[in-house]
Amino acid sequence: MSAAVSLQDLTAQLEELEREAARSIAAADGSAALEELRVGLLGKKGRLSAVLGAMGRLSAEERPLVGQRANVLKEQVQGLLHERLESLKQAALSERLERERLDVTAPCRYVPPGQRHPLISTIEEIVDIFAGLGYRVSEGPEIESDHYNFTALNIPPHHPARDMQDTFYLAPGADGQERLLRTHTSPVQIRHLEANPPPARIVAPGRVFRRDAVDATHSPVFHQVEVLALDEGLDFSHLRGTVMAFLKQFFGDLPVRFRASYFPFTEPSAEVDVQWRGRWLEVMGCGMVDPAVLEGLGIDSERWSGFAAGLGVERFCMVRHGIDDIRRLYTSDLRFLEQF
Ligand code: 2NM
Repeated sequence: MSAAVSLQDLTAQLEELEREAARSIAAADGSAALEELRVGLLGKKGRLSAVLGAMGRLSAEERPLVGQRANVLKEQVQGLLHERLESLKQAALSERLERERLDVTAPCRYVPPGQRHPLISTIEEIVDIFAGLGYRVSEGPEIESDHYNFTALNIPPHHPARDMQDTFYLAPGADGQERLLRTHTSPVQIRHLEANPPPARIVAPGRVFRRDAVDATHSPVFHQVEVLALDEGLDFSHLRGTVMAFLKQFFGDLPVRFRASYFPFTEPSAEVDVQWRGRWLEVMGCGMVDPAVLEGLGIDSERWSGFAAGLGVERFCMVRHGIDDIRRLYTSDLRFLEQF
C-alpha cells in the first residue's frame, strides 16, 4: 500500500497546481508551449491525474470534496489555456498587420509603358509653337489627286516636280481619276481654303512621299509641317516675323538668313537657313502665296493675301538631337529609341 494521504495534502497540492498553472500559462510564448503545458497539467500522465490517482486513498466522504475541487481546477486551467492562446493569436495578428502595413496613398514613381518617338515629339513641338501663334491643325488624305497635289498649287503639267522620278503614282480610282501619294501637305491647305472662307491660319502636319533613294539624309516617306496664313493686308514682313518667332522658339537664339528662292505656288519665295554649330543649315521654305493659287480657288487676290511655309520634320529632329542618319528614325532599334 502507498503512504497515507490527507485531504489537506491533496487540497494544498491542487492549490499549488493552480498557482503554478496560472504562472506558467501566462509565461507561455506560443501554441506549442501551451500544448506542452496542457499535456503536463491535464494529460493522462499529467499533474492533475496524479492528484486524482491519490484521491482513491481518501475516505468516501473526503473524495468528492477533492473531486469537485479538481474539476473546477481543470476547467480553470482549460479556460486559461484558451485565453492565453487567443491572446497570443491576437498579438501575432497585430504584429503582422503592423509589419505589413501598406500606405496605398504613398506617392510612387509612374513607369510609363513606352515613350514618344522623337519624330512624333518633334511634330508636337512644332505644331504647339504654331498653335501658340493662333494656328489650327488641319489634316487631309495621303492619297491625293493630281489636281490637289499639283494643279491647284500652280504646278503646270510639265513641271519637274510632277516627274515620275519624284511622285508615286497609283492605279486610277473608280472614277478614272489619276491617284498619287501626296508629295507635300500643301493639298491640305488647298482643301481647307476650298471649304472655308478666308481668313485662315492653319498648320498641316503629316506624312509625305517622294521617289527618293534611301541614304543618310533621304527617305521616300518623310514628314512635313506646313503653315498657311491668309488675311487682309498680309505681306512679307508678317511671314518673316512668323518664321523668326517660330525658329527662335524651336532652336533658341540662332542667326537666321532668308535666301531668295523659287516655288511654283509662292511669289516671292525664300529658303531659310539657321547657323547651327558654325554651319548654315537650310531648314525651311516659304513665300507669299501666288495670286494665281488664290484666284484658282475663287479667292479675290486683290483683297486677300497669304503667306505659307513648309519644313521637313526629320531634318528638325536630326538637328535638334544630333542624329546623323535619317534611317535611325525608322528602324525601331530600342537602343536608339530609349535615348529619347
Ligand atoms: C513650302 C514652301 C512655300 C506652301 C504653299 C501652300 C499653299 F497651299 F498655301 F499654297 N502651302 N504650303 C508652301 C510654300 C510650302 O514648303 C517648303
